Amino acid sequence: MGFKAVIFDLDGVITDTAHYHYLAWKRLADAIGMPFDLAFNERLKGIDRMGSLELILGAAAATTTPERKLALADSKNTYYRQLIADMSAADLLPGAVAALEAVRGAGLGIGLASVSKNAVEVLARLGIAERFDVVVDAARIARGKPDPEIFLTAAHSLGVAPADCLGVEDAVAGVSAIKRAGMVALGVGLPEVLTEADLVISGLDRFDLASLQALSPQAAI
Ligand code: B16
Ligand code: MG
Repeated sequence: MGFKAVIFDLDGVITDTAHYHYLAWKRLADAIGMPFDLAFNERLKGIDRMGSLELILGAAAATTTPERKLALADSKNTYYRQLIADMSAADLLPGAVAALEAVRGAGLGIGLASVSKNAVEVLARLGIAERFDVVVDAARIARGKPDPEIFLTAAHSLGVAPADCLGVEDAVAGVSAIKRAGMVALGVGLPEVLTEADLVISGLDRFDLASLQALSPQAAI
């Protein structure tokens, strides 16, 4: 017995759109004179668009009108969409397709949990949409990561108990969402950043399903 499903984050796990999000926010922050760097960007990973803008605005958020915030968020999305316009299967991160094939080959369910409103388009550009049994994006949830809603919705749609799911995330907020959902969390990135994860690998090219199954609570029974 082991996991019955694996639920993947998109940005930063399957493809490096995390970098495109950074470039788009950087362009916006420079335009409005707000400080922004890669370290700050780490806090935005997995956080939805408006939540990210609030963090960038900081104290200025309280004096910025909702209309202005919407316009700023739209500008960032315009920059972002320019960056993803030319994406293709060449933008899949190393090991991504092999990991999806390993999970499929083992007969496990495959879910996607992305708070991005552009997730469906990115999946289509990468040519991997049909590899997922369930896709949960911003359109299907009320609360973004670190709330567990997105991972719980994916598990429910897959018909699998949360405890039988492995969640895969590159963001601190995403790992937190997985743990709050009662799942095992596989971090993708740095162990010193993803401290809440049960195990951290550097990328999906290190995704070894057979050894990961040992992390399942079922494996200990
Ligand atoms: P959009 P994920 C998240 O996607 C990104 O990590 C985060 O940086 C971004 O702000 C968020 O999507 C919203 O994206 O502006 O396209 O709606 O990591 O949950 O796949
Ligand atoms: Mg991510």
